[in-house]
Amino acid sequence: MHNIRSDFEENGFLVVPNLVDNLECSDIIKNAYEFHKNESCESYSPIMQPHRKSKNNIFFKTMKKKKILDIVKILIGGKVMGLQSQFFFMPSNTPGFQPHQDDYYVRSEDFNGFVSCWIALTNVNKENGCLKIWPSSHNKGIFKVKTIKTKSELNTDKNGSKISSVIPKELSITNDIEIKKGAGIFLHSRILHSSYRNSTDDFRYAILYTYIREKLKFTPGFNAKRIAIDL
Ligand SMILES: O=C(O)CCC(=O)C(=O)O
Repeated sequence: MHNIRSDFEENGFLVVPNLVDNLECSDIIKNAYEFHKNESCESYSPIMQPHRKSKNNIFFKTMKKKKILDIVKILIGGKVMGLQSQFFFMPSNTPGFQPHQDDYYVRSEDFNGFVSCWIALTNVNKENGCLKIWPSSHNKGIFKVKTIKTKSELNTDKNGSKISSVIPKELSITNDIEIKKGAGIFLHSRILHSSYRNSTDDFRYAILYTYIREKLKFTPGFNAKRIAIDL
């Protein structure tokens, strides 16, 4: 366990199997469809902040799972606050997310004090839209961005897929993170990552949680409306 911080500091990400079990995966997906139905959503845009939609729901319970919080605590040091959750349906033929750094949006007061945890709720691979990571890109500042104008590249998250980081030439190595259902990837706030198009006939479900060290300032965001909460 004690090596995870040095691995994370070096690579900017950490893969951990079995963060949630099969039952929890199914429960999260089932509840996501219930929100989708109750709110008469027209598209399969990500559900923003589902942990706040009702008291102590499965999204919030998972956000504060001890197994996850113990790891986040090691990675960021100090008291862990919950910041954001986002559920992704990723239907068939949805383009992936553009390369980006989460801290581009959040601007944490200390970029080592903010991490994301992306959990696969179905097995993920290059075909159905796993994450792609540029290892060790997290120590190079926040990259310039460009706006994506090609409509076919925009996915169901209108905000997340519109802006793409300009990738520095020296970052030529990438890792495709193919993981099993229930596994998670802890992402340093500034690690450059994207996701592949879902070119299968099935949905690719995933949930993202972000965490920040207590008392750090951050950008709430016009759409995300982030609020740091006790867990
Ligand atoms: O779920 C995905 O396809 C990518 C999500 C992501 O990279 C993010 O929200 O930061």
